[in-house]
Amino acid sequence: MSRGLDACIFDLDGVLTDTADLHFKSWRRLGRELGYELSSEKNRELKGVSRAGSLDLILKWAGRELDDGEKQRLMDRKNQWYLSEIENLGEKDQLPGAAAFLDQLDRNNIPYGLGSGSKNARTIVKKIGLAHRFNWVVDGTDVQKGKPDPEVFLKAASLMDCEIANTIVFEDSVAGLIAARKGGFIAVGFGTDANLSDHAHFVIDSWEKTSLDEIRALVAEIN
Ligand code: B16
Ligand code: MG
Repeated sequence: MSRGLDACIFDLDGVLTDTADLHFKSWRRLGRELGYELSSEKNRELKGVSRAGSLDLILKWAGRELDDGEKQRLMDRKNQWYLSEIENLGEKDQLPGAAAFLDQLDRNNIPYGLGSGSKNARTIVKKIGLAHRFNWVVDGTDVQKGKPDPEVFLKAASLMDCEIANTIVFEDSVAGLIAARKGGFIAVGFGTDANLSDHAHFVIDSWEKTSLDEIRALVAEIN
């Protein structure tokens, strides 16, 4: 079966803007309060993982066990720090070429939506000046299960009423690519992380260097 390109779903953090360092700063600060130093290597494993999933991993690495009330308190603290980190995000923080790629989709009448694991996605997409571009948004507040579960993308596809096999999910995280594959989507890695290609149908590393025609050609080559 050859695939076509009917629709796109964009992850947010790492695909349309880069907030990974801001998450890292906030998690590292929380880790330090627990007597644990979060390294940048370990932080990579948190990419795309939900807030609760990230805290569980940090607690495991720190060798700590906490009850649900305490965990909620820590997640709230981390999020307060993170919210102050994203306070000054603006249009300047769109990844270069992202808006121009959306323009190409618009010109070709290809619908697109947002599928983010972040509970802050609606705030962030507004701050970076792209909220008006997205008619369909599903984020961490809309789902029960975080990536690598495909729920976020399946929910977006159902809102968009698109053909899943012909819908691209653009993702910068391994967890997100696994979710996209599980859901039956075309999984396109975004970024330079060498691990992406193990899970993606293909990988691109910049919006500026990528045209819609190239994407269509790569989609047509998928077996
Ligand atoms: P929040 P995405 C994800 O966003 C981030 O990649 C991940 O690092 C973060 O832990 C997760 O959102 C939850 O974020 O604490 O804001 O709810 O990449 O799925 O857009
Ligand atoms: Mg991401």
